[in-house]
Amino acid sequence: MENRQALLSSVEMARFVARGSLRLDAVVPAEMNAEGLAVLADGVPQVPFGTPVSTAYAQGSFVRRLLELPQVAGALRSLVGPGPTVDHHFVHVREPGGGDAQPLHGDAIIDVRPDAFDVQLMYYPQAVTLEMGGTLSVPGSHLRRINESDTGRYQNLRGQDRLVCPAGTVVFLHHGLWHGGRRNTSDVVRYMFKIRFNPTVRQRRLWDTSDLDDPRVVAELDATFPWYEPATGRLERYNRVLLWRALTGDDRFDIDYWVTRVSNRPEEVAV
Ligand SMILES: O=C(O)CCC(=O)C(=O)O
Ligand SMILES: [Fe+2]
Repeated sequence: MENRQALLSSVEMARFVARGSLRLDAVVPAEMNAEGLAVLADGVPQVPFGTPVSTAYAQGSFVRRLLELPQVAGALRSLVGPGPTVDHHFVHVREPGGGDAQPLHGDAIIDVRPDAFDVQLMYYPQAVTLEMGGTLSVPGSHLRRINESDTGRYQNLRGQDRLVCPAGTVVFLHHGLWHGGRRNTSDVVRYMFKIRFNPTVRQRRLWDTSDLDDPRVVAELDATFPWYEPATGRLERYNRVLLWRALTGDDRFDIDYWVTRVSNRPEEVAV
């Protein structure tokens, strides 16, 4: 599954740490999408939690070939490393002709790990129009602690993203990202296949780190999103710094000294 050419750069990785998602438009070729649509319509049998990818999806099967596409394999390897296991997968169907939107939610709000994460792959075999109930997500929401009350009461956050994409698009989400399936007001069924992956290795420097010192890395990590209030938006930068430290192994990395100040507990005793 490895393809070093398609590993993410540090700038792309930093963008993922800030946004909580990575979108690869039309990376799956048309003939595979036609096949994928039929595979999803038939349903994909469940696999037990913790099944290695190689066991979950037989060599040559549709899902295995999807995961072997160079850009998909490279992104997955950069984010969770070699040998991830399948947490669960599911075919998400949005029926045509109305229905309800899903409330905005995170898939596992008890999971507040600051230094590791799962990724969720979402594959769209069809072109998704605005009417078709593409997934709504809120950029930069994945590191906000929401484990004491869910986000379903939040509506129309500024800067939210209503997915509209060409056929064969794959999106990777950090497990914490706030999202939800939108109402499908078109007359076609919308399919999406989601796989959650658990890493089995430490998530450190798994991407192409040759551009680690590029100033755009810090610029990406310092990004702000329209729904942040000025003061609480610092929480996101703070949590991104913690994650970037874990991902790079650089315990002194910081932006504007946010983590440095908060972790300052001098041991020196005044004389
Ligand atoms: O169908 C969608 O677009 C999102 C589905 C989803 O995230 C969920 O059911 O948890
Ligand atoms: Fe979800």
